[in-house]
Amino acid sequence: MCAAVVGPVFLAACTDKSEPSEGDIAVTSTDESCDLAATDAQTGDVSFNVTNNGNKITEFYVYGNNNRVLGEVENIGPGLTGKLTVEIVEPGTYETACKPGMVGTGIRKQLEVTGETKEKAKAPADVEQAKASYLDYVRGQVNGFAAQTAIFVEAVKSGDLEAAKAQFGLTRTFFERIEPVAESFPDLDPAIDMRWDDTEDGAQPFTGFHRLERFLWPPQQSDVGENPGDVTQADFDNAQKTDNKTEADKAADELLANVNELKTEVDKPDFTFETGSFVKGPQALIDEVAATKVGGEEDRYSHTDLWDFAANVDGSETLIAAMQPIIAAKNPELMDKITAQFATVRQSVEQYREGDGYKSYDQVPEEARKAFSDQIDALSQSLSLVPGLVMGQ
Ligand SMILES: [Cu+2]
Repeated sequence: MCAAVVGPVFLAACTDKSEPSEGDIAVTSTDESCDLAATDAQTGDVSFNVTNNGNKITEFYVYGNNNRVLGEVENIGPGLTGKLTVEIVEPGTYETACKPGMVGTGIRKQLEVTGETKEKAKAPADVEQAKASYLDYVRGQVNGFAAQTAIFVEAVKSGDLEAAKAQFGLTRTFFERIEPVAESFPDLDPAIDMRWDDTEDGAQPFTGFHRLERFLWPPQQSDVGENPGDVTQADFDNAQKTDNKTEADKAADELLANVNELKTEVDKPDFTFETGSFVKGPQALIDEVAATKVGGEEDRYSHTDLWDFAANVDGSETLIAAMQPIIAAKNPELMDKITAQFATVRQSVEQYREGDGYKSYDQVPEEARKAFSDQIDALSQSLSLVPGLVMGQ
């Protein structure tokens, strides 16, 4: 889980690293608090300048109806600031949240937006068209995801654990390709894809894929450690106590119900996502790999991480493919560079192919992980130029 790039039709979200300006709402996040310098705003572009005065990495979110994420700025390290601009065209009460440690529902604060209902800013027609073709892809992936999850869940429940293990990496790829879209559902996303780290040491129920992953690949005492890809002692103890057939069946049923709900939402004719988020999607997906997965923390019990990486890269490339005519027309050199950098990243992942899948990530040595992460960073740099270019700013 990590990056949300999507919002309802009446809002546009965009983050940038630009300087704070007058009219920004100053947000101060610490490990225990979230202070907004103003709790009211006017319809139109609302900008937040978020300062992290805590010791943990923080995030800042703005939510609309039904707790949908309208915009977020992520990975703000201690002492650093991040900026978020959200286009709010409808007056009303909105929720915001700081998420120190990037876990849980965050520290919530309300924001009153007043003023006239405004016309949403229009994206260029070619961008809207590219977005429509990408939406078809998203729906296709979500449909495949629901079908594949049903197979995985059936294997778990029938007790065919070898079959379930064989399906695990593949099933997740459908989700990982469209992760930013999935993450715009702040209840379904954690229910489906939370890690032990999100349970606050077991205070919250551990559900979804990674719960079943832990059941299928039971951690050993020798897996316990402090590195991101290790298993914590609390996680290990909780597994010993609560991972059994009854609990796994329950988690499997819940997972399938949640995935089907995601499918229902995305299939709705009026489902959409923000253009500002669409153009930032390629970088968001690539940054998923570098920031939150390269240590092996995503699939720490099964070490199927390479499936997820490949899927995140797929998803990013698909977004770029949708925007390619626009990028190539405006900056052919950048398009060539992005194409070459994707090829490099792809090659790194492909060398770990094995049979129909990938080698276990614990067989990827530290130096190779570092080299891969550098390639991802270089690609991310190029992708960061895409939103401004495509939107013609
Ligand atoms: Cu994830």
